[in-house]
Amino acid sequence: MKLTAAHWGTYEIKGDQLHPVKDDPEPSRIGKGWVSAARDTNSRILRPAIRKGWLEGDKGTKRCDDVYVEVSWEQAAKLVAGEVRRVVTDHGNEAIFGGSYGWASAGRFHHSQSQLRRFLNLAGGSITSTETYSHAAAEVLFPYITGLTQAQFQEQTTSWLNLIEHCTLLVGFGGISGRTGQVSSSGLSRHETESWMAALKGRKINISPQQSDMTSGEWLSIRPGTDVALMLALCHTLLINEWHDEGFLERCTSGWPTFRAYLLGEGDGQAKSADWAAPICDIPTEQIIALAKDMATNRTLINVSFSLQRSDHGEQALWAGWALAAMIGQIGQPGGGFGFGYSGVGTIGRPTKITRWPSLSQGKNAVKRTIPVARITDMLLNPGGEYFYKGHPYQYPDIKLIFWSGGNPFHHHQDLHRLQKGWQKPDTVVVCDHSWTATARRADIVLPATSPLERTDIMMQKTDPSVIYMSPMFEPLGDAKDDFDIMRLLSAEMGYEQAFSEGRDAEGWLRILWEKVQKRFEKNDFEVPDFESFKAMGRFELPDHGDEDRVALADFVKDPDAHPLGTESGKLTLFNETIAGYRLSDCPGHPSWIQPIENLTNAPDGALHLISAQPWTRLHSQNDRGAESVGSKREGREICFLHPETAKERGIKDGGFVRIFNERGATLAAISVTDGMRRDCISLPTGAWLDIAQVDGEALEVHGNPNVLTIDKGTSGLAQGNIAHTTLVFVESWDKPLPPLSIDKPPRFVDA
Ligand SMILES: Nc1nc2c(c(=O)[nH]1)N[C@H]1C(S)=C(S)[C@@H](COP(=O)(O)OP(=O)(O)OC[C@H]3O[C@@H](n4cnc5c(=O)[nH]c(N)nc54)[C@H](O)[C@@H]3O)O[C@H]1N2
Ligand SMILES: Nc1nc2c(c(=O)[nH]1)N[C@H]1C(S)=C(S)[C@@H](COP(=O)(O)OP(=O)(O)OC[C@H]3O[C@@H](n4cnc5c(=O)[nH]c(N)nc54)[C@H](O)[C@@H]3O)O[C@H]1N2
Ligand SMILES: [Mo]
Repeated sequence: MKLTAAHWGTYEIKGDQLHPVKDDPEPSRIGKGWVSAARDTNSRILRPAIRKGWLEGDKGTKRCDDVYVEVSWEQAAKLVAGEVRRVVTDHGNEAIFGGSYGWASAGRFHHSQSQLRRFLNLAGGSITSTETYSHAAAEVLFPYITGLTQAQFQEQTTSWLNLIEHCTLLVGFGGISGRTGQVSSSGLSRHETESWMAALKGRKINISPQQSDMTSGEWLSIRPGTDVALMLALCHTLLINEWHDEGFLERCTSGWPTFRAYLLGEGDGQAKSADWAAPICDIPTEQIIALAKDMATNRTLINVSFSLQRSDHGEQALWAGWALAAMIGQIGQPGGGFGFGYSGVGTIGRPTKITRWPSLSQGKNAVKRTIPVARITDMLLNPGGEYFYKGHPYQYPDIKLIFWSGGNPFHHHQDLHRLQKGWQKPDTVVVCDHSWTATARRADIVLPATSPLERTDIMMQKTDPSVIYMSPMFEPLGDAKDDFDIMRLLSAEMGYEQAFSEGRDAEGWLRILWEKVQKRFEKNDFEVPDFESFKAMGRFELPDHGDEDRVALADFVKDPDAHPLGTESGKLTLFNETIAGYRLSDCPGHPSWIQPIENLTNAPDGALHLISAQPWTRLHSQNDRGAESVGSKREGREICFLHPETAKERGIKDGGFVRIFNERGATLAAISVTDGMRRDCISLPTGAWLDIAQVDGEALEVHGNPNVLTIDKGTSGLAQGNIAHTTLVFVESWDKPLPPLSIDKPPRFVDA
């Protein structure tokens, strides 16, 4: 059978159509836009292209609004290799930024970042980045609280089967929704979020500014950015009513006395009571008290969504969630305790065994220096500047060459006008992608990659028992090359082709990967097919991998002395001495309420909180030019959501258009009203390709991209994660004609 796979699902190839595999119970919407996006010759990069201004010596000021010259692969490879060599010789490898954050595509071999790093590492290395845009605050904080990395915790997250059996109250801070459950990094063969949620017999509570964040269940509409206040008030209420589990706190946590003193207001004179929290989070006192009681009297699971920690002081939301679950005392018990990001991606809590699949070696990076992933603009604008990370001071490198492959910073970063300023600083920007994204349109050298639908690869994901042989569906468009072949060509130009390819072509590498899979399971009592058979079958399913009844931290809770955690105390830390020792004003030693940089509790009149959540129809900015995404827009603009009363107060008509703005930028979007939104919020999904036009003297984003509005600041001197969900905006009706889009056409090409 001919199959292929993406981060959003697994598909059977039938002629020029894709059909979700038959055993996928909830195929994603995203897949419907894949083929049309991949075949769109207006948005695909067809040939290597060089920015005209760069060829003429412009160092970067026109790097956002220029024309391109198409060249041969040989010319492009010579230019890239020449720049890599020049920068290494003149400035050293620390002047190359190869962080290249992004989701790229699902196949493990043509994984853009792995191929790029393998290439750059052979050149002596590059500056890379740590953590992710998804959950940097959690990645840094998890080891301090639990002694586990976030990934290790996710692997032992209480499984859905166990929740379905035992949980009687599922509390989703930030919701739990099939929208985000559509995807999983490296792919997935089945979508089950909505079935799992439906099978859950207990109560479900969606604590979120948007009702749609849970398909069924009760909605507790919270003011965004204030979950920590609510969590602390729930903790306080549990404490003063003695509904908390003192025994659990003594046995399994450290720092409880300090945290208790904070809840009672012993240091700052402010008890974190329900009365205190009610006006902050806009939830009545009685409702907070009732919820605390329900939590204490049910088998309760507290889930914190990823979104909560992509906000100012995002570390606190995660830590306060842990503290709340600890006070309830059901961590380590079936159906109770703590979860992080159930259905944030479709594979969290999946009742499958974890499999360590092989991957391509990236080699060794001789450059040890890194930056926290979301500090890219700070780095570009401020070479040599100091920042704090994990409590310690570091300095930004001075970047002369950026090489990005498989990511779209002009989608994913915050305050994109600011990024644009930083982006003009390096001598050269190289971008490798299959599509003319806003980032590709801001590169000097543009290298066209094939779409995954045009090549052979293998999908393997650690929580998925299916391995998929990805067959090509189409010939490559234009002169596009596979990621591996691009980096191999560049390696040849650099004089290290043999070291890069080890004498193998892509097929040779896929065979090697498959041999490693066979070796991994040679001691098991089932047979793994040989490469040729796997290729013919298209899919190999690991037997008996599907019904794990896991409970997170069960061993530790059963016997904390025999199974201590790798924290400073061997227990869950409610007060952490190491973090306290950093003396960071923006990340104290225990979960704390700290006023965010922007928040509705002290906002100017008319301000709304912007929610820029993940889109229904795309994976971030991928497939934005595909039928499903384009079809969901109105007159080509992304649709944002407002409460009907909020729209009426501002003279905004349902079905019309609005200008959303703040001091950082402005964007145009279509409007849809719904009473599933909080009245003081506006929701504009991420991922519309950035499209800036000069309109009435303003650099106006005309497509509906929220990242011209968001704030470019780190969560704290601990994690430096992005704070995309902390943003205030204003909105007004747009009654003038809509300015034309330019992102729906290719850039302008000229002769050299
Ligand atoms: N305001 C706001 N901003 C956010 C978020 C938010 O919630 N709000 N969420 C953040 C999060 S969690 C994330 S993870 C980031 C995501 O940010 P990104 O991961 O950068 O977003 P993608 O659109 O997935 O970008 C992947 C790029 O890889 C390209 N690509 C795909 N396949 C291939 C391939 O095979 N080869 C090559 N060379 N390129 C390929 C695609 O065309 C696309 O341009 O966004 C972050 N930004
Ligand atoms: N369809 C689709 N699914 C995706 C992705 C995609 O691009 N498309 N991206 C994937 C990636 S990379 C990631 S990291 C995950 C992200 O997973 P999440 O971070 O969970 O996803 P979001 O959509 O950003 O946020 C979920 C909801 O949180 C709510 N929210 C925002 N701020 C607050 C707050 O302060 N308090 C509370 N209580 N709620 C708040 C919003 O209403 C929002 O709808 O999604 C993954 N899933
Ligand atoms: Mo993410």
